[in-house]
Amino acid sequence: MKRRLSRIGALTAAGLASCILATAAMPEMARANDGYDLWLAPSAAGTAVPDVKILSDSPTLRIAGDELRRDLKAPALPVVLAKADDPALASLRLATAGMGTEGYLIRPATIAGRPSLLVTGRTDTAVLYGAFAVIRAQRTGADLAQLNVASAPKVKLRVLNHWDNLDGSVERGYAGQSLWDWWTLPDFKDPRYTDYARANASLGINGVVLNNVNAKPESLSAAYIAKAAALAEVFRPWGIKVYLSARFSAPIELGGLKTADPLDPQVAAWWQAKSAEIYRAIPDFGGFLVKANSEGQPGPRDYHRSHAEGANMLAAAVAPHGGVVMWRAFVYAETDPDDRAKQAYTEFRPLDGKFADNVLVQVKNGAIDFQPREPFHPLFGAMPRTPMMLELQITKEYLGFATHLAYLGPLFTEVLDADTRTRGKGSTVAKVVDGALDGHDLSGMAGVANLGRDRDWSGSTFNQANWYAFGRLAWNPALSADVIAREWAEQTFGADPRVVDAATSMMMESREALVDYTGPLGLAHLMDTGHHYGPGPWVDDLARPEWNPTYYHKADRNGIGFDRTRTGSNAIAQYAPAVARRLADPRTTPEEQLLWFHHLPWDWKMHSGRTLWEQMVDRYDRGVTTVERMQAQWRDVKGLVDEERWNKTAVYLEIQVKEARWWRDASLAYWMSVNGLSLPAGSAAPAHELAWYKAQRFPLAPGQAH
Ligand code: GCV
Repeated sequence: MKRRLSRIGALTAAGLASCILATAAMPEMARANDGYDLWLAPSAAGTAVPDVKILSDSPTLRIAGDELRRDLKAPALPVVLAKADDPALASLRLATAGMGTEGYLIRPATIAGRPSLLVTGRTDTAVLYGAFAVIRAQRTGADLAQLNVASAPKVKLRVLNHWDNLDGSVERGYAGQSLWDWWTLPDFKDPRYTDYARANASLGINGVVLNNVNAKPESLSAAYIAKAAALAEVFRPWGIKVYLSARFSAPIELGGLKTADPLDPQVAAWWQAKSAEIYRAIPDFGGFLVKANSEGQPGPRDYHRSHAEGANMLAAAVAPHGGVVMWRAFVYAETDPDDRAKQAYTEFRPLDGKFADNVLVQVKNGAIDFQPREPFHPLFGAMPRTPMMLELQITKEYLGFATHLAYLGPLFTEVLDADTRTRGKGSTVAKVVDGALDGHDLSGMAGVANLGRDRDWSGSTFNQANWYAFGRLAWNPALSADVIAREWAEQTFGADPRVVDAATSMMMESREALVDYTGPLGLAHLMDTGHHYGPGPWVDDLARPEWNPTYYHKADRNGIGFDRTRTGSNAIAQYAPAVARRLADPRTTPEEQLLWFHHLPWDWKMHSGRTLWEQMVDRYDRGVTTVERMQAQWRDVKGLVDEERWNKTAVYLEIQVKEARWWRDASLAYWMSVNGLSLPAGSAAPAHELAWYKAQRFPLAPGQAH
């Protein structure tokens, strides 16, 4: 039997109870599970509808109540949901000052003479977040009677960026077509939009950029504003705002103007009128996300204006309505001969202090492009007068698409925990991003969504964990990847410790394994062209130098790696002196970043005593054996996880093992062709000649740009 427990309309409590009873009668693992319900699938054990009271009525509080009634096993205490200023709570003298507008408080309290579990916050949305926190607590084994939690988000804008095109395709999407059926909107509101909002709200995600940063002007046309408004209406009770990616040249394409020069009064007036039109349709519209003068997109530089001048013109248009502009710093140009890793810093750092108050500069975690491992972007900490929004990629463009199991929690926390040293020790990226380091109220984290119309949303069960981890870290960047992995596994697979332990251990090893088999020791950008699927370290014939993998690894007979010290591009000088000093010397550079910063001879002695070449081979081998171990761990839980999700994961792991070997073999075959060395004893020869790997073509690989 296929279960579909999505929210189609409001399920009645009685209907729910009978549904729970029916499913509870079946052995847990016999039921098929296509993953649609994510980490929110109701636990089968609940048999009684819990006593949940809402003290005042609103669509959001009603949702919060429904969620608890639907998901909670009846707790010993009745649960009371109320806004903190509700007169019934006056005698409790709640300390709400530090809660902000989204923080919640959960604690035992006597309300109207009854011992209860109170869930409260200053706004309806805060109470909804609290309700989800109660559900999470119960699913992860907490005793609700003892629950006493106060939690407020550290980051203000917690936003998914959809790279969804208006034709339904998704750039770098590996989970099917776009969730948004633009064609049938605004009339048809697919129930799935509600399910999507629910999943986001359960994590505290409070914003959604609907369309690709490679934006079409039509997304700002009246017809598409109406479609966006329909989605905004669905998302609103879940505390989620809608944003749009704006094409900078829209005044020309949509407005018929001759220019998009940000200093032209007609252009500014066009954006003001467009913003007013959007706000009439979507009163709580969040604002614009802009990719300008990057990879062919138009922008202010086309008119010899700065990024700040471009951003501020848009910011002025949305400011009267309370909107923001998220202006991306992902810029590099083939006309600039300097190291690509330096270009965004060079362009943006001088603009610090020049952006309007409602602009955030959105910066990818690393200076190149979402590689499996990159050092933190040097812009973090370098623009203290500007709110810096962190952009992470949840979809796995460079990390094995949908099929490879690569849990991104460790990647996300690695960058959040990185110490920029810009204000002394402890100046972590997390503190830059949450605004604490430089005293910004406005702060944000964006995740490029991995979502599509696949039944399991993300292309695989384990990819759901990356959506989950993004949301949890955006709420609290101090959480550990390990804790999040376990918490997700418990809610996704149930409480059986054998499954939870196996899943957590697989997840925690997986990203490092992927780094090992695709590009160890600080190597990056070694993938094949365009689609970015599979190895292509040999590619050296693309039009723009910085699109070629050979640009990044610089391997020759004598050595390998990109010299970013003073003898090379001197990119290290973009970091604070304490960081730059450490990176200047290969002996003090973290080994996992070695070849990002240094060009070294193949026989360079590593800390292990091995040569660099031996260590590289060891890492490639380790990557493959780790994935084989993950596969064995999954085999051990066969029968403990429902068959549908177990099977799909098992097959994906087979694909991953095959492709890890392919990456390893192709890379080693290529490196050997360059360095003339042989493999250390015990390391297997590649399965094919280098020519075979070079001949592989994947013109139809998914996710390519249109
Ligand atoms: C949306 C990389 C990706 C592009 C993406 C771009 C960006 O270059 O390959 O698909 O475009 O980053 O972040 O703007």
